[in-house]
Amino acid sequence: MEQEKAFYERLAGKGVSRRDFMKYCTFLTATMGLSSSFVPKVAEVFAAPKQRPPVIWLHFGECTGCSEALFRTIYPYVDELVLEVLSVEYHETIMAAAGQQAEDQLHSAVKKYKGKFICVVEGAIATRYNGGYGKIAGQSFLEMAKSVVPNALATICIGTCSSYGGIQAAKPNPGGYKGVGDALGIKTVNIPGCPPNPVNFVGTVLNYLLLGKLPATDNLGRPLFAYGKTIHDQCPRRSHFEQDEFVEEFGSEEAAMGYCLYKVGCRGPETFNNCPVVKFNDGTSWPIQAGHPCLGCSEPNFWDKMTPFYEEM
Ligand code: FSX
Ligand code: SF4
Ligand code: F3S
Repeated sequence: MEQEKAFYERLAGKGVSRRDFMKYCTFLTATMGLSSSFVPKVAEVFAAPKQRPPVIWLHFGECTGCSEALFRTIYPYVDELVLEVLSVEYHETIMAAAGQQAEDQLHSAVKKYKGKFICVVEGAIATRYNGGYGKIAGQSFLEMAKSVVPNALATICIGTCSSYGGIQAAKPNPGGYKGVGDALGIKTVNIPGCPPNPVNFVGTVLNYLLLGKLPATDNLGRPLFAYGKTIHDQCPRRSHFEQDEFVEEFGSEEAAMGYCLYKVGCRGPETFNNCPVVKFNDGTSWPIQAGHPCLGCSEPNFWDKMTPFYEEM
């Protein structure tokens, strides 16, 4: 009770009402595909966490957009919520330590929480030339991943890069960049998207905290609650597609009328993601709503497979 009271007071101090918070919990619960009876339980996971699993967050070849999307989210408190339920032991972007101190922190956290920590990976791993195309503190991403990931309880790949290689793995890919699962020959839970929607990451963690297991995934390691359907099957422009009403030029009358973007390169029919439903930035918009075709950013091999962008498939 006391813990919950203090939590709501902290939120209020940030200008977030209990109502706003419950709205977010309702959105999260629905996104996870759980019935509304779970909303109070979801709220409780944040307000009075029974456990705070240790997290070691690794950065390899990437742009850090995934962390940015999560920590600079429009909800002023989602970053807090994440830090409330997870005990982040190592994260290069948000930790105060640097240099040797940071290195020591990583090694001691792996030792201390062996078999108990969740490893979150952002970014792809260079596999050719002994991992020579990507190093931190003199150690290759590959060595680093090999020394940390097998000690984790579970590994969650956030973003297309760690999931499948992303832009680093685009041709000609001299460094032999790969996603974590491929590079290490292991199974990971993948939250692809460049960047992914933070709610899909938070939902995955919540699933674990609430139900004691990671969510069910497809054969590409993607949680089904988020990646079970194509963009095309959930797209509000779908009726235009069915009626052969297409945008052929940006800035045209058809574009203003919100016609289907297939002919200007939309990859929605072959992209599995929940963007049309969860949207970005507090539900403000998402690429197709803003008049831009889906580029297929969450699909494996998207850079090679989906280009040339803006051309019909
Ligand atoms: Fe990749 Fe994440 Fe794209 Fe960037 O770190 S999925 S390049 S948005 O940020 O890994
Ligand atoms: Fe499908 Fe894209 Fe057209 Fe939407 S805009 S209906 S996702 S092709
Ligand atoms: Fe990416 Fe397409 Fe969604 S480009 S953000 S999967 S609409």
